[in-house]
Amino acid sequence: MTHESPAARLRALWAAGDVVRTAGAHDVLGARLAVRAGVDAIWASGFELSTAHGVPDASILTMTDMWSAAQSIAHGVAPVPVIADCDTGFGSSANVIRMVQLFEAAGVAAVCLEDKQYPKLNSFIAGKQELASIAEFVGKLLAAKNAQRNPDFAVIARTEALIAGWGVDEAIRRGQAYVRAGADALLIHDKSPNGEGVREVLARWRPGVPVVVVPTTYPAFGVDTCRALGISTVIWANQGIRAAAQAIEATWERILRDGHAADVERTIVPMRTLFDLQGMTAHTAAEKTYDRAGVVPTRAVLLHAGSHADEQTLAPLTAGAPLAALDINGASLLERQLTALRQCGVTDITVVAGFRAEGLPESDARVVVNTDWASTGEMGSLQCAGRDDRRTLVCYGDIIVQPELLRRLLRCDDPAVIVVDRTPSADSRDPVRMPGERNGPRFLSPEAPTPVEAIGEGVARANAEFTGLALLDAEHFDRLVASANPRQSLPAALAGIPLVALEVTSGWLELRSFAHYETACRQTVR
Ligand code: SPV
Ligand code: MG
Repeated sequence: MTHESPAARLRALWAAGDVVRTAGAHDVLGARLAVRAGVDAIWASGFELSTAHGVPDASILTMTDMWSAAQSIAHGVAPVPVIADCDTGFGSSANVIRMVQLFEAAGVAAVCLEDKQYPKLNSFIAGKQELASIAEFVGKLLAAKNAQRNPDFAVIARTEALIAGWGVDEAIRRGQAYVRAGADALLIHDKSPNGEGVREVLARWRPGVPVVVVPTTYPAFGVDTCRALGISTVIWANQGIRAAAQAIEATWERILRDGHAADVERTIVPMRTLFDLQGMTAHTAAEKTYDRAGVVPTRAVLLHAGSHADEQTLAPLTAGAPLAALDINGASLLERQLTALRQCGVTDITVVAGFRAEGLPESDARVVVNTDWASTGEMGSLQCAGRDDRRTLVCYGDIIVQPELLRRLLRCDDPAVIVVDRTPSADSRDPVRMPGERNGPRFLSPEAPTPVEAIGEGVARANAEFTGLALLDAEHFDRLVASANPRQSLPAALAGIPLVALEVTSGWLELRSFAHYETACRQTVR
């Protein structure tokens, strides 16, 4: 990965000779929008930042306020160069030394110092526009140039001679002194209606360093004019915040007039755009790559389509409702399953309903209905759940699983892993054969998953039981679902892909008989 310093990039832009198009911003959002639009550099504007804080642009914000904003903007758009508006340097030349140390370390490409007296007043406010003496300002420039460490870091001297009404002669006199003192570029600020002051200065004197203009009162003075006059950098210092103010005001007026926000939807950016600007895509990708402690993004599919008609002893309890609605100590089976999954960080849950789908307890899980539930198997239901780019945790509808077991499973990063119980009971369904001997009453389950030898009906020398929990990455889930016959059971389909199994001896409970139900009621709390 190459690392281009923003300061080197600004120097290269100046050396390339075309006009550096620079946008004012006071935060990363505004700066990123400008960068996305294609600007070459960012002006961390004191006027914008003051406005955003609701205070006058009059040295009210502190150096730390301006530094903090400049730092986050510089980090947010690097390596796009940021020019930090540093007003008058926040005090004397001694303050300027500390200022340069801080702003250079913040990653900005350049600082801009103006030759007004501290406290300054925004250049467009009539009245007290008092200039510092040339000697005092030259002292600040010398202090700044001596304080910088990176030779590419630039100090821009800004003369307010035209703003303060001292005229072109004074602007030239000051410009010459500042260039002699080592300024890397010269900002000639002007508030005339057509930039006449800047034009006259440049007609009479070529500074020999890049020239910067801020055409706020002369907006037609654009890139072409700059090019024609040999101006290096144009700063549109505040158009961003003015556009935002207009749009925000119009949006609130419209919402209050309508009493709802439906119609402004067409005129505002979707949330997706802002997630993009936040860097959410990179965040999610990084989490996927590096986050070993948390849960890899996983969605769950709960299989609740079946009628469980073969589980006769439960019939009086379910009374024609789906098993999901079965009350266990005051919470439905479905509610208990959803709670356990959420406790483990799995919040995107799809419930596949079928038999008496209308009786499914209310929840905020996504529900899809397998209308062919009577003639299809678990694979038909998984096909209804649809594919997903994340891992899929498949869970039978008739089991309760303790969060500890779910967490153990979710920590596995194998592409296809199932949970098997190594203490199968006489009425076990879904037999599995794992390597090794048949188990005695004591068993230490290995921490890491073990390859499965065989799974599915008729497996010889079965020594384990499939619990109904399977965790598949997107590729294996797709393979499983694509190749399966909708009538197939999950274990039959799983037999077709290479599997590893997490071996357990407890932590889950099936609900296939009244005896199981009694156990569940004894072992769960409200
Ligand atoms: C700023 O944007 O803060 C500036 C430019 O310094 S101006 O508002 O024109 O002074
Ligand atoms: Mg300013």
